Amino acid sequence: MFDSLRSRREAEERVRKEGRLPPGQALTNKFPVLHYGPVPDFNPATWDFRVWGEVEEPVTWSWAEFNKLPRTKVVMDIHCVTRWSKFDTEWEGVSLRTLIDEGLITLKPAARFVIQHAEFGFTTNLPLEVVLQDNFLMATHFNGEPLTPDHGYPLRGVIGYIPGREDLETPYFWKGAKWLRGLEFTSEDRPGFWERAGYHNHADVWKEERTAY
Ligand SMILES: Nc1nc2c(c(=O)[nH]1)N[C@H]1C(S)=C(S)[C@@H](COP(=O)(O)O)O[C@H]1N2
Ligand SMILES: [Mo]
Repeated sequence: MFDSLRSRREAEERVRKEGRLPPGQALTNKFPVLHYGPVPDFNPATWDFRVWGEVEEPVTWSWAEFNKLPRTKVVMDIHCVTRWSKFDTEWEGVSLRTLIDEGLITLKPAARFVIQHAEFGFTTNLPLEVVLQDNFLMATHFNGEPLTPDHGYPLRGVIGYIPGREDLETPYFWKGAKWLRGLEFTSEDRPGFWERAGYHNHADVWKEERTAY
């Protein structure tokens, strides 16, 4: 126990020196679970993924179809607004940027924001340019394994910090919806569940944009 405490401190010191520990955050080796409401069941026969709003053609993909989309891996540091940070987490799934580059989704010029829609009506909002960055992924796998139900199985949005990529905006981890069921492209911003509850709309981890007041 004291060994693990010491190794946690040492690991935290290392990421601090590397400039990877945002202000007010602490390193954890655990993976805390945080969400409002229950964990949904997953039925692959009825699950679908929808893309709508400011797109040329709305799409609906079944679970089988979603699994045939091109896949991407990203390693990043994730930063929860409740002050834990987890480093070098590996995610695998589908990149929105790739779907657009490959013509699987075509945006209308009016598209400026993306609302992630999850089970039970949960939403979170981000500017389009942030969701198109390399640090946003619709993930099915964490550290080589399918997501666990608590962490969003079968699909969740994830956003974090890619070491060295100061060019990318890094919002807090709540801007990734667990149990993701669709993306809505909008011309106007529309604050999501936690954003309406008082969390910061922009949520930059380096600027400590935790709450709106
Ligand atoms: N569907 C859904 N996704 C959600 C939330 C939620 O309440 N519902 N909470 C967010 C918050 S506040 C955080 S900190 C992260 C936590 O993800 P984790 O449980 O995998 O650590 O999920 C985010 N995604
Ligand atoms: Mo959170």
